[in-house]
Amino acid sequence: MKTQVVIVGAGPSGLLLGALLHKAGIDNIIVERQTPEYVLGRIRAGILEQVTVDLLRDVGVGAGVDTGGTIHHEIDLVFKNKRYPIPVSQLTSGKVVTAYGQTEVTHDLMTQRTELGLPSFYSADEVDLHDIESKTPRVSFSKDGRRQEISCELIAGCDGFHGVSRKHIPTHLLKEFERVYPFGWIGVLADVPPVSPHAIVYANSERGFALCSMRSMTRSRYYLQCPLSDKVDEWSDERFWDELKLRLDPELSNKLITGTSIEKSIAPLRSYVAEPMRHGQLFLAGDAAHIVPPTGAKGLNLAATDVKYLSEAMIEFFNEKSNAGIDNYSERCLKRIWRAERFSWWLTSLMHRFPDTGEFGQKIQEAELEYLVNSQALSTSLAENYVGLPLDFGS
Ligand code: RFL
Ligand code: PHB
Repeated sequence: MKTQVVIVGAGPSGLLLGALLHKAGIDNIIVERQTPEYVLGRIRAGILEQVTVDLLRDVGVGAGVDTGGTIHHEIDLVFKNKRYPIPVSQLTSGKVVTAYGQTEVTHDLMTQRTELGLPSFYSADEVDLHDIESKTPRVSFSKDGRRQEISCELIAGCDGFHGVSRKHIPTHLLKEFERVYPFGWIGVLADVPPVSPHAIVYANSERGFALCSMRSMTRSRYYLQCPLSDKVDEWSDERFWDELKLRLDPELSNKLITGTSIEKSIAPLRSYVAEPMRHGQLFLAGDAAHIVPPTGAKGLNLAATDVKYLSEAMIEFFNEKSNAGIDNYSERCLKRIWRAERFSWWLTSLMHRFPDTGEFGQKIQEAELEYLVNSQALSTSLAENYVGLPLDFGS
């Protein structure tokens, strides 16, 4: 088989890149390790920046988010049992974020790809990359017991943090930056109305962090900070709801409607960046190149802007026979990535209880929260990072 671009991974970054390239007339094939059902079963992100929503509209799948998404003008911070609204929209001349699940984004892009008849190989085992330093790299994999190979001109590594692509950058050329946090998040999805349909709620309580989010007016997503050693089966629904109530302010706590969970999972929190994001004809995008702790809701949004930049660079490569875009890709992305890394680290540091911070660290955190909710300048900084940077940032 032969194509112009092989995309490794059919998560949101791989699917969106496939749609952007197809729109520009560039042939691409997606190779994904899992089944479509498995990919759609993963419950992850929920908050989209305007830039991400615009990209979905641009590739022709905006109908889902336009009808199913919920626009938010505000986030709320809770600490010392009191809730403080941060009017992010007002502080950023009207910018908003949209609650719309990553599962739905993936579903919309997957459906479009199937309808367009674009080639994708799911359940591909032992995916491997070859000759990435040459002008004719190849991707091989096993499917139904048969080894297959695709030759191409460029490869996009969109295969997430545990994917195979990043491992093909020689270790002496790859610099990794990492911070692992001493806690995780347990997340619950439930078909109950959101406790706060107008604002995403971030709570810093003595018992640890809590987050109230939503997927629709009848489906809610909640998270709690938990020890890394916790197992999902140690968290009955009852224990989860009781703990959430203890971490919210009294008004929200009384309003919370509980129900049976339809998904429950624990995720560790990590900050990670791999530099550079290109080696030869291989380009990394999304979680394959970087991870942010989910507190700033930036992971999926960064993945979307990476692939927007990558599609522009690839279009320039094929249509204008120019290397300028692909040569600049890594540097262009990394400027935006480090801004999001900083913000996600900062909000994580501000909102969680750190086991080893000591009384001094705790007092500093409280002072910063007091400062934040009383300062227009600091609230504006939070708001402009939360709604996201413009697409041309750092160009
Ligand atoms: P993905 O989604 O991990 O997709 C990678 C795909 O590659 C496949 N794959 C392979 N395919 C072929 N060969 C191999 N060897 C392969 N190895 C892996 C995988 O099966 C998979 O299908 O990466 P992508 O596309 O870069 O997307 C990134 C996002 O998924 C991620 O950044 C977000 O989910 C992060 N995130 C959030 N981001 C936001 O922007 N807003 C949020 O509100 C938000 N909340 C979250 C989050 C992540 C969370 N978790 C679970 C870490 C909340 C949570 C709890
Ligand atoms: C979510 O809805 O899953 C969500 C919302 C906000 C975050 C992280 C995750 O910061």
